[in-house]
Amino acid sequence: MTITDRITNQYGYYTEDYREFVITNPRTPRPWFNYMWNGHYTGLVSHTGGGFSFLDSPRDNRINRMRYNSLPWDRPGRYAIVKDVSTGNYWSLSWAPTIDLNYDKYECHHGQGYTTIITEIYGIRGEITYFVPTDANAEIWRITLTDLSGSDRNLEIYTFTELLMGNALNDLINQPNDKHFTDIHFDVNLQALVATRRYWVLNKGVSVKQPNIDWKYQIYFTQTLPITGFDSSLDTFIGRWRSEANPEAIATGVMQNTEITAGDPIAALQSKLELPAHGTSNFAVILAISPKGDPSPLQKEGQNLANLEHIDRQFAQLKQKWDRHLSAVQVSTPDRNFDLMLNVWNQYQAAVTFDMARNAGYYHGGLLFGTGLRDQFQDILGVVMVDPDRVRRRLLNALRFQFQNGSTLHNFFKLTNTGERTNHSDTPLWIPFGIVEYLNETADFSILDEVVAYHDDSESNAGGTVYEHTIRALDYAIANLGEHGMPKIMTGDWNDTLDYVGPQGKGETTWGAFFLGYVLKKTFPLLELHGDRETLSRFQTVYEQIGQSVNDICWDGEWYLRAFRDNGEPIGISAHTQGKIFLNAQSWSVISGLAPKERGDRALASCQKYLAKPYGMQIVFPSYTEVEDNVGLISRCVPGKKENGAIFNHASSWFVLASLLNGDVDFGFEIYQRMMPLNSSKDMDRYEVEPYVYAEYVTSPDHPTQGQASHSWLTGTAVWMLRIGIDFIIGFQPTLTGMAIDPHIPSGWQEFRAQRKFRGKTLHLHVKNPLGKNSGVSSMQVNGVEVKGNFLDLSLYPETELNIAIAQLEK
Ligand code: IFM
Repeated sequence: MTITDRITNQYGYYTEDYREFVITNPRTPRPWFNYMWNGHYTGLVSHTGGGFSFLDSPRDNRINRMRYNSLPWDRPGRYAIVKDVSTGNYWSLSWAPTIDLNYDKYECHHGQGYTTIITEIYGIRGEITYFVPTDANAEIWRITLTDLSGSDRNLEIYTFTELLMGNALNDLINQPNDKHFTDIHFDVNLQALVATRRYWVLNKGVSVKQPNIDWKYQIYFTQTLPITGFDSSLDTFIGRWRSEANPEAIATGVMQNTEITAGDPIAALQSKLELPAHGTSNFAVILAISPKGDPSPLQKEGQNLANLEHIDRQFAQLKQKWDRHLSAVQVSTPDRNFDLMLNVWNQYQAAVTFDMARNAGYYHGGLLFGTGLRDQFQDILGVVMVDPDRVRRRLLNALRFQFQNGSTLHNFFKLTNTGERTNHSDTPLWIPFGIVEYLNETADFSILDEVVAYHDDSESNAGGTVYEHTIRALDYAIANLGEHGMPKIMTGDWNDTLDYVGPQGKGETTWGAFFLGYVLKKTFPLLELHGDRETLSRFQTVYEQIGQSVNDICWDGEWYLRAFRDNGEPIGISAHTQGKIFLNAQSWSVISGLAPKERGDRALASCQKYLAKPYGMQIVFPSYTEVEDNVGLISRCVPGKKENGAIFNHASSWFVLASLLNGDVDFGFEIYQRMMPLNSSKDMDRYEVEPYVYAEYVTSPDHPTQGQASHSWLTGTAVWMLRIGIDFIIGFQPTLTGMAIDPHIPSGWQEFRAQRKFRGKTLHLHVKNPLGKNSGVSSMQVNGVEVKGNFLDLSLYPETELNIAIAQLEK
């Protein structure tokens, strides 16, 4: 690939294999983050080395600090500073915090699970790679320094990170008291700073009443170069009226070797390094955590984290892990942006959302949300193709937060197993959604017999099977239908900001009705296979009734209204001056199969008329400009942002799906394209956030900052765009009994190829489209043999590699 072929923007480009996004100008509009994590140890790392880490819970078990509400928003971080002793010059290997210096070169390579920053300045090339090993609760900063000047160099290396250790919310609001419990010493045998805290807030909130327990972990901070000094007092290391950009210890070259029992903690180390002319030095910094009382991870035989060869093997393992992960799906189509998203970045983002939910991000500070049940059951969609065992465990874990009556907590925190019971009307329904998706992928029906306790079970009630959990979620929703025969909206539905539409328990949701219909329908094949005819026929009746109710009372003429308030007044109708048309009520009328064709057509055409914008679909139009107390937060939010009229990508993806299902494939694909980050970020200085992952929203023309995006990374958009791309555009649609092949492609695509792993086999698909159609497969060849229809019954094929050829699309 020549430079001009590169997929590029003003701040960087994708490597040829799309596996890295390389930032070449560090002055990005915002910090651009990446994740490094292994399911327990997680670090956010920005393109300047900023960010924080935690073990399991970003609220309860934070390792190092993040400074909220200050600029730049990625400080502090994990810094390695090199000092040239002969000149006194010092500089950071990650650009920040010494950003005022004139670097000759800067590059940040964000890859899957690692970030490498390359700099050149003062005749030294530095390369620092941050990553979390797959099998150790630690982070590694792997460093290579090379002399470019041709002279011998006398260097000092300073590495440091500000510690928190424990409850990050408490650290934020009670910091002056919280600093009386720190214990840090330098362990001479280990050659490491060892840090802990004699106190841990591990209760639901932070309160005046204090717990009486130790933080149960110890942190180890070391580096593979001989250590010549250390500090654990932040004040001492930084010095008075200085900052991380010019610590006194670095300016003077003198570490005070502080071992603190009170005060703000830092882990800072100093080493000396003689680098010969043109010479190279390799070393690493290790920040590890393990339970108090366990042997130090720095001493483990054969797995010594402080051993450079072991570290390099771990990095190779990480790369192999991602090679395997991404091999689940690979596509080759005429649209390079589409390919790079599906093959790498969309799969990667979906893996991040699977582990982070809406919890630990730059825009989700990790203090409030925990793991949302609704999000969790959607986020499995990205990973289930790759790691069904992990998804199985995740589903069984999340079911513990369902009550006996079928309702659920809205969210939960990993370490405390507590959460909020908010009564969002849709949350329980994502359980059947997730279970059926898991079964479609795996056909692992044994999960249905697993027994999981309900959240309100007593000792004597041993819980219910997964099958029962699934049915109870639906029965809870059915038991909570309102006067119009539609679900009561209660605290809100998928749209969290419709939170005051139905607080008295009367208001009803049209989107919720379509969603309930969709989920009911999704369970029909499962109920059939399970032989549960009684439930099947009951659910089929409810499905019909919902369809009848919604079509009787929710059709406004050109689209479906969005909800009824407690007092029976509708919202989302043409007679209103604000919030006239809501996207979700239209898309889901089609997705659920409950809109008659003519109404579905008109509803989607209205969306096209009022809601289609250059970057995707606006969630509601016109945005609310006046506060409406009996609608909720949506009308308090400024117009054009978030749920109040932004291009809300998650909802926008559902419009794409509805369009594909409705036969409007070219327009649906066009919206898909508009939403892809490289397209929506064309005006990068306006868009601001990472151009390699989806953001939750892009500001619509209803706000002066239109085109500005926010809440990147942690959004349900990731899994929906991924699965709409794989299942509906490419057309691999898994079912309980096999795989339907049903592409929906733009008429301009003359052919494409794709590959997907499925139940132990690899499916290779080659679709030709000589007639310039969008969809319609009436026959295909499987390993050279003609098959009628588009369904692949895997039991007919002993082979593990299946070549599926489609000669033409017909619709
Ligand atoms: O549905 C929610 C999601 O759970 C969190 N982000 C906002 C969405 C819409 O309100």
